[in-house]
Amino acid sequence: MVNLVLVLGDQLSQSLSALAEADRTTDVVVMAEVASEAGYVPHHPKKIAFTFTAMRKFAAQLQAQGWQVAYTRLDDPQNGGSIPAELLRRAEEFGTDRVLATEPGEWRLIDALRSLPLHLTLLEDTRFICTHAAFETWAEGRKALRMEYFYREMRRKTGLLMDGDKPLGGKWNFDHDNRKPASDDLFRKAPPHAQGDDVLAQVLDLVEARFPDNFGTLRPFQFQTDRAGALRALDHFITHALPDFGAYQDAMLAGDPYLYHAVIGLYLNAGLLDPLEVCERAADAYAQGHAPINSVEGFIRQIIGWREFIRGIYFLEGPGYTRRNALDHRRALPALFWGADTQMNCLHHAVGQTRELAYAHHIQRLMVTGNFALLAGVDPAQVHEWYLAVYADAYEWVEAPNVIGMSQFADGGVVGSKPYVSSGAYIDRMSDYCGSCHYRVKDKTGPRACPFNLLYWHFLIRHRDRFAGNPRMAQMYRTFDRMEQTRRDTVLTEAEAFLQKLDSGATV
Ligand code: FAD
Ligand code: DLZ
Ligand code: SF4
Repeated sequence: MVNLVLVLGDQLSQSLSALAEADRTTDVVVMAEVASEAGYVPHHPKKIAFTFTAMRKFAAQLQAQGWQVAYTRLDDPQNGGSIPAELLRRAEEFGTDRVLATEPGEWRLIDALRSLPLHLTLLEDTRFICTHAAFETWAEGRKALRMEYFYREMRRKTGLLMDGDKPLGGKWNFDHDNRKPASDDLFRKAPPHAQGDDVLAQVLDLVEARFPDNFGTLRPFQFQTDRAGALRALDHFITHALPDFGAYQDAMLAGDPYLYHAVIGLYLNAGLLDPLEVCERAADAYAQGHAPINSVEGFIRQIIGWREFIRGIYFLEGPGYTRRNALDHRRALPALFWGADTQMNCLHHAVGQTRELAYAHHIQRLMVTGNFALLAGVDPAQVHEWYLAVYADAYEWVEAPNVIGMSQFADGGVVGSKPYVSSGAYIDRMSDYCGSCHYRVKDKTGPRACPFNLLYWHFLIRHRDRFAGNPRMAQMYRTFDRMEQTRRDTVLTEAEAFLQKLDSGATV
């Protein structure tokens, strides 16, 4: 009997396990642009346009290779509206009840596929380096799961940057040499812009018509939408940015959204690039003397370390993970996350850039938007939905552990041993935002005090019972306790007033 071979919008890889298992002479590939996937959060229009364009181009490639592809466009009158509905419709059309699928990256969709009255074969997603079983074995019996130890296992497993069983350069981690602020007078070449074509033009019109109210600017559209373009983006990064990636990976500049970042997360997650090929390119650049070890090691760690670790956590923790709220944070997501005016220059830039590009780099996500939401006590489920919607690389398996875990500490410490919180001083050190801000980063209290300075102490004090015993946070509490009583009272009162203003919807 014929198999329906499901290929989802983030499974656009020739090496996909479902395609490897299928028979191209008899089986039918099913791909569908559906309202339910495009609407389970209000995705950024650029993310939807990227997904649909890349899907259409991948389907055309499969057809050219001899596959029969049953492709449903969003505006097809027969469109069933969801992946399960489309599978049922195609099952009837092709007279089969057999579905071959690679495991989706979200529990929501895994559960929906499992509930279908069809004979489903769900295959492991082999595009990752660590299998579920290997991660479970690694995690078993450990008191705490820490990325750094997992990463060493992945280095050994892949042989990347290894000299026998020793790490190349004598150390596993070169972050000590990194974390420099960037200067805005250096010339940096931006990643290559998409070249327009008919497929992209049609999809842009469709997205413009169907998602007019979604947060985010659709045009100009900058992303690549096929494997050849993704490889060009990778080449650009290796040639122009990798050598300085390490030193400046935590830097933020108002005038440069990309700095030395790769801007390949969306291509990796959609399947247009393979994590190992990307890491091998970086390792080659080191071997040829083109990029230093601190940059290459730092970059490879993000991919075989963080990316794999985060995915391991998502599947280990199970479907309830996105509902965790260990710190009992209840505040509604402030309107400034959806572009309402703010006088906080760092948030103005991080959110504005997100709206324009569907992209922000790691430190903007972690130490500006994420830090603010955590300090202000925003409901982590709302924070999670925002991140899932606004970034072109966001799928739940990777977004949720980064947001619920790393950024909001809502998992109570599964991903990180302490919350990522900082006052304005960190943002000032790593960026050029503060110089032209309405608020004064050096003011700890008073009408122009940087809100991060006020909220930082408010956060620490409202969670004192939980964090005072954490050895990595004890120093912060000692600093607070050494302040004069009146100063402590003022900080907390002003923080409360700021939060009230935030809740009232007034511009902060
Ligand atoms: P670079 O900085 O150039 O890094 C290279 C690659 O390393 C990335 O493309 C990515 O594949 C990988 N990587 C780096 N850090 C991580 C990480 N923490 N987790 C997983 N992969 C990592 N990444 C996503 O892919 N999707 C998300 O939805 C997402 N949400 C995030 C939310 C928050 C609050 C935070 C703090 C981080 C999030 N990240 C997410 C991780 C990281 O910020 C992005 O992968 C990165 O910014 C993508 O841009 P880039 O390709 O320029 O990355
Ligand atoms: C992100 C996305 C969007 C916007 N639309 C579709 C779609 O119409 N069809 C599809 O197959 N996939 C889409 N995707 C990607 C899926 O949401 C993704 O496969 C799941 O969330 C699992 O990671
Ligand atoms: Fe952000 Fe505070 Fe700096 Fe303004 S002063 S940019 S609010 S950190």
